[in-house]
Amino acid sequence: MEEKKKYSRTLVTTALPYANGPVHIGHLAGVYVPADIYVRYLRLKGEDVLMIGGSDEHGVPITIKAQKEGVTPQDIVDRYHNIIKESMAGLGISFDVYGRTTSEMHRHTASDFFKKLYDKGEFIEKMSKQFYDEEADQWLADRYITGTCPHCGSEGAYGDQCEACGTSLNATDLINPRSAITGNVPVLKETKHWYMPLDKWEPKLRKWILEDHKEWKTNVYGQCKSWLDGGLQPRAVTRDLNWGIPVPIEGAEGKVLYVWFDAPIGYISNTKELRPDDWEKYWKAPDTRIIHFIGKDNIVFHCLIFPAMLMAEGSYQLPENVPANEFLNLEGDKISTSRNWAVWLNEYLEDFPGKQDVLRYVLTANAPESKDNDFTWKDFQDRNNNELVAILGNFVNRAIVLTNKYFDGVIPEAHELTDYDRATIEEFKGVKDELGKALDTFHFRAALAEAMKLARIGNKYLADTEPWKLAKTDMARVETIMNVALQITANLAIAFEPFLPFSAEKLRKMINLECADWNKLGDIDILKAGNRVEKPVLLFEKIDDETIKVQTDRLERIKQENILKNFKPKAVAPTVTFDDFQKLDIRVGKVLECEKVKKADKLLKFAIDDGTGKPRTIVSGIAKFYNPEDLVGKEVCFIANFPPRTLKGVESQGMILSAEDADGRLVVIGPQGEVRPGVQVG
Ligand code: B3M
Ligand code: ZN
Repeated sequence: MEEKKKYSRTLVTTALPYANGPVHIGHLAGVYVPADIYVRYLRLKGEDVLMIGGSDEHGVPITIKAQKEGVTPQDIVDRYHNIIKESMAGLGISFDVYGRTTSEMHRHTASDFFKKLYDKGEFIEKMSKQFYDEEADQWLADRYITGTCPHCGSEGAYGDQCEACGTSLNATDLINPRSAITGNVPVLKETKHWYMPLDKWEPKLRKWILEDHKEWKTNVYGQCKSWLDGGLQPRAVTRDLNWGIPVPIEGAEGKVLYVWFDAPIGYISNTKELRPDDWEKYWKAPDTRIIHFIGKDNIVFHCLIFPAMLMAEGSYQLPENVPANEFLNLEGDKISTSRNWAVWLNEYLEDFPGKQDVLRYVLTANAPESKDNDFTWKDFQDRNNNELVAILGNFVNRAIVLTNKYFDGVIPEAHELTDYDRATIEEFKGVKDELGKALDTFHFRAALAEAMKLARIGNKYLADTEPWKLAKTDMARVETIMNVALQITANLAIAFEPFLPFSAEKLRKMINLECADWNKLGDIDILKAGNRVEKPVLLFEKIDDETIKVQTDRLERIKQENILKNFKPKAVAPTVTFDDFQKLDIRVGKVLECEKVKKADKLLKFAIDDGTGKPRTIVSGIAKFYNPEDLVGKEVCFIANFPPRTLKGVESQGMILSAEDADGRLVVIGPQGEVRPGVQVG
């Protein structure tokens, strides 16, 4: 077997969130919670590890937000940097440094990095045509140009992407491009930019990833492979923009570094900020292991572009792994900052004080590690009530309560172990290896499940040995049982520290365990007989339906607001003549009977009085929107002269008219006053 490379230290970086809004559960599940678990785990093992974070404060998302609010970009980043920093700390994300890319240190570091590459001749200079707004006297970044999508015809597509159909675009592809600043037609002007020739680095990147890092997560490896197989092109690393780090060369006035050039260098600047004297060894020593935690939309930047920049610079180590996650959805829909479709961390911390670990638990148990996943409030409640309260909390509480009850809080001695005790101990000893293996390979869900297994073992042990029944007859046996149960409790305090640091700390205090040490995990003599445990403190409490409803109601409100905000009447259909219209025989009918069609959840079957004396059967696809009983007796309009159609075995003689509301709801159309069944509409 190939010997595993030995590392002396680990540098963990976490994607720098744009400081144009607070962070939400998608960011947390994708990046910060797994990174924090990993770092806490390494710290518990006594390893040398740094966790580097910070805000990404440049780029167009920031300037757009500023413009919308009529404030400066600096105002925006000051506001959100602080919100993000505070809320991350609130959730226990244990950054060693949380910096910002508007810092002096970063400006210098990024600027010098660019200059070094420039001096080494690592860039290509190219002229290209870009949109310019003459009235605003400003170059237009892709996001500042809107127009009609050439693929789907939607209005309001951006210069880099059509949000309606998801296609990536070039600004020059847009039909009828407009400046988002003045609404004017922009002009194309020549401008000079500097490009990273990624094609030059392609062979090296190919070998480094596809041959030397086959162990990377399949989603990451696969995305890299598909980029590499498609062939890499030179990428512009400068922009015509007035917000960012000025391009540090002559003749580049008014130009700044592309945000994706400066942002990853932020990892380096923030390390320097933290460790001014020995930062270099964390980036340049071959026995340092660098791990980038990111979301899947950042893979190309961290696996191809930033490494190419580092290779071009020449003195840095490349990352050892980039365990990118997929996306977390919210109640079945994509999380979106612009649509406010998110659970915001700062709001969560206000709404659920003291429940940081519940969110950490749910986001880990349900992490989008290999595919997109869904966060629902119901699942949040269930996992809290059925797992944290019922399994982990319950076991710990029992162990502490019984120790107080029978031994006045003094940890009893273990006497002779039974075979059952030994089997239990064997079982939980195995947890350490499994847990470690899962954490080492970034399988955090599996790791959490292992830690939970320990709590399940504890619960089962107490349920099977029933010390409360033995208390009257065999106190020596009760002493042994409670000693084992308390050792399991101590193991839990260690095993859960990376995942649920707040609860682990409470637990440690309860059992007077000064510090958690990973090496002790699996031991059965962590707590010494004769020492004391404290009075029980509840680690978790049930979350009731009311609390959850507040959250789901909020989301429902947002959904409705979005629908109304986005509703636009469809374009009017081509003109028809009155004769055309008259070909349709629309009539009024009265609903005599209405029932669901069997095995068809969308269909209702109507018996309609159409004035002929013989009921007419019509099948209509509105079952989701009505109770059949509610429609009986109502007057509806229907088309009488469609050819009959058989739907799920029922012959339908016509079509009931309905209007489709903005949210897709169908509403049946009928006369506003009473009319005789059978009369025509026209
Ligand atoms: N700010 C993009 C993002 O938040 C970007 C990450 C930078 S990591 C160097 O998705
Ligand atoms: Zn489109």
